[in-house]
Amino acid sequence: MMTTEKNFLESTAGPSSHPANLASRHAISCIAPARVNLLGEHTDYTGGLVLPMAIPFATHATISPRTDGLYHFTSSLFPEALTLDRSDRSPARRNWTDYPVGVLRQLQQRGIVPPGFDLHLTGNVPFGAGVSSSASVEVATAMALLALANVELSLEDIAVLARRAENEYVHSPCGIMDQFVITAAKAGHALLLDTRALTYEHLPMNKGNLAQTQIVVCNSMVKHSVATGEYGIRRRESEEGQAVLVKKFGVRDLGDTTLAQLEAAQSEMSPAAFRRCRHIISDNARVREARLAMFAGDPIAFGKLMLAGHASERDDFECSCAEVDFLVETATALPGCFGARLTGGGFGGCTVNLVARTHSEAFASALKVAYKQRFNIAAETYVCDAVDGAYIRNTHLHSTSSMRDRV
Ligand code: GAF
Repeated sequence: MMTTEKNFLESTAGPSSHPANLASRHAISCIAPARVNLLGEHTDYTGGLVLPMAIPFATHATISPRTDGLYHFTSSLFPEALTLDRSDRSPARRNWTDYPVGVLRQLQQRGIVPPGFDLHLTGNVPFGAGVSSSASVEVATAMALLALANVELSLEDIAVLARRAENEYVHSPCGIMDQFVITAAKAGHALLLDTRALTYEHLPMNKGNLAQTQIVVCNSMVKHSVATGEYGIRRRESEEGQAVLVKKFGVRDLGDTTLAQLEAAQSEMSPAAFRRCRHIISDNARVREARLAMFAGDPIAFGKLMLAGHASERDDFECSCAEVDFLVETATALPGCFGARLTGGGFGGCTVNLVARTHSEAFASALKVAYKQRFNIAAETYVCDAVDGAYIRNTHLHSTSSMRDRV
């Protein structure tokens, strides 16, 4: 279980119920975690591999039916409330309601029309920290609306529609990683996802000496947003290089491409596109190696891959910053640390550290002290184990099958 200075919502792990089995007369509560990514960064919009896990922060979406047919959105975290009628197709408002309304729009596009509802969102996922608060809201909302509408969708479909809500309504150019892991994660496991095929494998985090380690997340408190320009610029540069490689070698995307092919095409793309692609292709390879390190239960090998991944993000993808680089360098010198790197979209946000269980609390304290001395910023640290993906809490409402059974 995770410890943090923040107030924690109660459990984030628990039994799940299939939406189609829930009676719509009652309030339904859906809970979606946050995530960190262990390896494979910025690989999820060019057909690559990612290795995230769900962490025990949570968004709670509580939905209850209304008799007037209106859609009403509130949150304890934001002052704005919103009421829409069923025919409303208004564009994004550039506030928190865009995330749940974007999900509603996706359902409407599929011909799914929920009855009128009150949807209330709350939770403790830090905003702008790179642990995917937006995907957590989208997935919790999707599960709540589907449950109310008595419609069953696969985990894959829920993840895809939540991602489309963000791409098409919020206009944030994210990949599929966050929505997928938040939907499909399994406690005690990282999730290896092929972002082209949307096939996945739950990799146990308790083999061999890995069982003696924990993940420590450190929030630099430098705000990160996928919706701001740098993410989109990196994405365009990566796609520019990918287009050259697709034309030259007939590969499907960067997920298929080798470093040798990239080097052979270097003169045909901009230096920036070359470096972005080098990061992505090498990170795909690191995810494959990390899978083997996990099965071998080898934290030393895994930690080295994390450090190499960070160097690649810092130097080739150029999505780190001075504060995050300091956290990674400091971490690697602390007792018990096997590896550290920037996690998530970058340009601030969190680092993820693989640390001996016996050292994790002392490690977290020492990292915060060093960071405060250097930048006069109070970092937050979260010592955590991997938790389950999103689920529905109202088990008293006649559940006959578990969503987990489908995985
Ligand atoms: C953000 C995006 F939302 C993800 O899709 C992914 O691209 C990540 O940045 C970088 O790996 O979290």
